[in-house]
Amino acid sequence: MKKLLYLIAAASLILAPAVPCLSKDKGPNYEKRMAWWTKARFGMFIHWGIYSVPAHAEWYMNNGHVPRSKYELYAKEFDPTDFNADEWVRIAREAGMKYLVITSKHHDGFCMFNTKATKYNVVDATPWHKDPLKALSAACRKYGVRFCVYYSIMDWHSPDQGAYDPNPSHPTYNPTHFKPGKKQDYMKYMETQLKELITQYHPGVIWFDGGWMNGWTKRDGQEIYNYLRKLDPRIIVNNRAGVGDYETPEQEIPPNGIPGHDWETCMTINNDWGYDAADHDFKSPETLIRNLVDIVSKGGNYLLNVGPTSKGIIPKPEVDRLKAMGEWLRVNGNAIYGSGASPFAIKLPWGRCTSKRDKLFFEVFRWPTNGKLEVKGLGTLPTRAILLAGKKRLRVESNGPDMVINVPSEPPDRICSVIELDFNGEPVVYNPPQIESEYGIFMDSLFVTIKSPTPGVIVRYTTDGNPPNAECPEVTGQIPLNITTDIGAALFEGDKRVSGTSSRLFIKVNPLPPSTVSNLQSGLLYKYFTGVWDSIPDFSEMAPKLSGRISNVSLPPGNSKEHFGVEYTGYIKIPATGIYSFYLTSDDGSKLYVGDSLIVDNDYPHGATEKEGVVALGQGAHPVRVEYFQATGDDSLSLFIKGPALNKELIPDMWLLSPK
Ligand code: FHN
Repeated sequence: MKKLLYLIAAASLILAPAVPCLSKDKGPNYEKRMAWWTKARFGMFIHWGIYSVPAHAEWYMNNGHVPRSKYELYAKEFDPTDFNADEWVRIAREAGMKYLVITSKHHDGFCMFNTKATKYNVVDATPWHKDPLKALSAACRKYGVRFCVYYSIMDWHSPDQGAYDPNPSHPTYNPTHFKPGKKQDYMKYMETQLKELITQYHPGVIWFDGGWMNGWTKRDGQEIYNYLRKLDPRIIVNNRAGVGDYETPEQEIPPNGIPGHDWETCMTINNDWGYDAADHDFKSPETLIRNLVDIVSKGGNYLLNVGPTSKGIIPKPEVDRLKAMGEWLRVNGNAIYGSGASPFAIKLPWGRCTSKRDKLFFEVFRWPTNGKLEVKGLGTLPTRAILLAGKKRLRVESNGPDMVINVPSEPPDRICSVIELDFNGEPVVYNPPQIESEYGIFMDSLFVTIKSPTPGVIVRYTTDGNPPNAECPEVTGQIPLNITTDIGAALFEGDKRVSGTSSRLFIKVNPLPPSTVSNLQSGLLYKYFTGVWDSIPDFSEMAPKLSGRISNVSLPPGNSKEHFGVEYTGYIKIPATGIYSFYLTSDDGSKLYVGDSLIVDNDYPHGATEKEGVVALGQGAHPVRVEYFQATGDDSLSLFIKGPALNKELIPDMWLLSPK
């Protein structure tokens, strides 16, 4: 249940007004201010608080529905006599971590630092009476690790914030809200504590969290951001107060990074942030090292978490993994620290690439069995190629559009072996052209645009999807299609193909014929079911609890919050023949059928997520069916449409009909 609630928590984070992609503070000092952080690439996250006493991780006060008065007693048991700040920082440094972010105050509101703003803090409220942030900030200065702090806006203990469900014997706190007239009091409390954190410990980063609580706005985030800028012009602030310097995806690696933004992925080593005595599901060193490489190859930082015990010990399985990462970084760190994203737009089949101005680093996960590492699209022969492990020089030869690096039969490192390529200046990388068209289907004819990411080179193409050769036609403008065609395109320098091949299939279709049905009235028919599912069931075999007519694809009135399903049937009246995009958004799962075709499959439990489907439809009424199920947590359902002379909008009620 804890996990589920945690997921809800995370889901509520997903569902909370998502923190928008930042409009990067492009102030003149931005690059300078971020320089140490973007160079660092790898940091330690530490979730440590009185929640380590019950040892059910940091959400225990909420997930265990622990009344404040009972939870406060854990402070009296918090006496981490084995805590050694120097040892923690040495573990971070030997792991190759260049900065450390520790929870100064998590959602539970307990302050792990010396603060005058409340007695609910580690110095005043525990038998230990010590300030761990003072010791850690000093140790960080001593060992050359940048000290940073996490601070939760949501505060389950604050007298200014009310619980989601204040049931005194079984409270649920998340998400809190500001009590009437108390927001400014809390903002003052926050500013007092942020000033203490900055003046007492001089952190490099303020890592906000918990901004999804009700009543917190982007304007509040901007106010706090401006306040911090005044306190310390060099301070870096993450995006979770609503305004900040970098993005913070969590427990995932964005497939293409976050272009145009600095970003940092934070992850646990097991499944929990705070210490959970029952969580032994630790990631392998291979996963952790490859995560670091993957993240840096996409231009991000890796903030990897440890959850110390109530006695002040970082669990050994976490220390062991960090040691393994440090050993790898001592050999290969030059490929990580100060490196940036791969210049290759295509996924490298054998691993990743990181880059510095006149260097490329190939991080090889899958070592070639034939001793030849092929690289497509590298347009400059390196002046030198070496294995970072052992510094062995490697021979590189050009093979048509590809480069081939001759490598030893065995990799120096089974997890990830790194090859450094040096160039005179920045190397040329030829990425395959982009084949652009709004849809992959068309009815009569279609004009396709092919764009080269590299200026001044020729693009040639085929219509059977194969790699083009020098005899193939050159792209001189849009390409007209009137039959199903599989376009293949690549870049050429003279007669030589210098890039990989992009391919895209365009299918000529006939619009689905409308139904001959008549005698329809507005609205869809719906059937409401109850049950516990983890995906959309077969409603045709069930007896509905309720049924009726509804004006649009939305949750029927009176639905329970959890464990229910709805089936909507009727017709969609298409005003003009054409190609239509349908956008189905739901929490949890949903599917859209037009006629007998499944157009959108957005099934399984998830937060509010949109999926798109495309179909050609003839003018007239088409049978439509939407299936939906809700497991637990938040729920939502909506259907948008885009078509000829129609921008994306909520499907108009008047388009939805059903038999009288
Ligand atoms: O709710 C917190 C969670 O406890 C943890 O602190 C993570 C770390 O980024 N942040 C929130 C969940 O997204």
